[in-house]
Amino acid sequence: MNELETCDIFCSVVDNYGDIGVSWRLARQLANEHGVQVRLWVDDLHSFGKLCPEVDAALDEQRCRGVDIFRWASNSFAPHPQPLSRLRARGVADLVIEAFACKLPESYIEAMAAQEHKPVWLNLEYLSAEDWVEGAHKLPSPHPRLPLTKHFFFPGFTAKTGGLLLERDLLARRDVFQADFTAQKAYWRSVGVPERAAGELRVSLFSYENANVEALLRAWEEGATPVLCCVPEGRVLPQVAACFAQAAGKAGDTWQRGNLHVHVLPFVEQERYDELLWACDVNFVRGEDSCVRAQWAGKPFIWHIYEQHDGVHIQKLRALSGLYGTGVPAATHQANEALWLAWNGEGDIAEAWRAFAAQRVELECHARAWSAKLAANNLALNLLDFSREVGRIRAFEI
Ligand code: TRH
Repeated sequence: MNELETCDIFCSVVDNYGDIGVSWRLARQLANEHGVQVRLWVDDLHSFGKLCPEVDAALDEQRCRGVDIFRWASNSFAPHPQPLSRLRARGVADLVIEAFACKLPESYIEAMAAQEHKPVWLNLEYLSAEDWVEGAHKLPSPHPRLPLTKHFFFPGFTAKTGGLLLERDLLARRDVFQADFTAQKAYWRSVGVPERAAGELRVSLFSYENANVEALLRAWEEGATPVLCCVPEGRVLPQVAACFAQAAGKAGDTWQRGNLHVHVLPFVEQERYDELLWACDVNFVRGEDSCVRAQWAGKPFIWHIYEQHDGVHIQKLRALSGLYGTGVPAATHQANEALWLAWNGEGDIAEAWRAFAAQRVELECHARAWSAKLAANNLALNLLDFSREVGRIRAFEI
């Protein structure tokens, strides 16, 4: 099989927006940039609707931005009956992607095994900068019972990994936006945030609940540089609101203390979030997808990593920090890593912020070069190349 005309992506939303965020981004790219007919199977259309408001959570089946979207009841490990019958009628896809090791319906696996030309089956894994990823990328995993082999596909930051999701025109659009002050002014107007004041630092804050919020806001309030902080509605907002003695916050709220202004922004559809990252000087991001988008923004960023109970997340944080800091002057790298660690509970946030701010020019320069370097390794292209390779080998085996 050389041609990959159809693709099924299965996504189970564990929590937050990362699983569906990545799956939706990949689905659109395969459909709109590579002409693949994509069906996206999702078990939580409400979370999905936050990233793409056109998605109607009441529908079992719909088409949006070139992708067919199906509701999938993954918690019972069985697909919704109606889409399943349609799926049978339309057959399994040439390329089957299970996002983040979600469990495919048994009936679907049986249907894959029954095909004369077996589909290419990939497990798209979570992103990590750790060394072991290079060794695990593309490894096969034969099915214990059926004549099927699944392959692991790991996103990553080095040439021996699957790379990162990057839309074809993203960096060009970013560059146009960042060079166009009128477009930036229009953007700020559209989200109800005033124009930049001279000497001000503009920061976006997308994060989980974080024990350091108050100390960070205080450092900004008392700092010499005026800071305007944009907080999209979400998990950290109640804590930010509490710092201003507010019970809660909502889009449109603004608070001020000392040298700090806070503006609460709506949680916007996925494409529009990029503009916020492009327009700010420094971005606080979290999880997986927003962290990657901050890297494409070419601006200094601070990563709040998704916490794992055994503490391995700190190892993952250090792994990305190490890669990111390669070739960077030692003081710049140290300041960056210290702030990442402090924001994740390991260090003094106010002190780390000051050291980071002192390195901002170097960090900005590096962030730009880093995004250019990463752009050479495009996940959607790599995934299609690998799938074609697997398909070709299979064709020989028949
Ligand atoms: O939502 P997250 O915390 O998702 C996490 C991680 O992916 C983590 O690895 C995973 O294990 C866990 O979920 C279950 O963070 P992430 O990955 O950054 O996803 C957020 C998505 O929300 C991303 O696609 C960007 C998008 N977004 C918008 O579309 N609009 C917005 O206004 C904002 C702030 C974000």
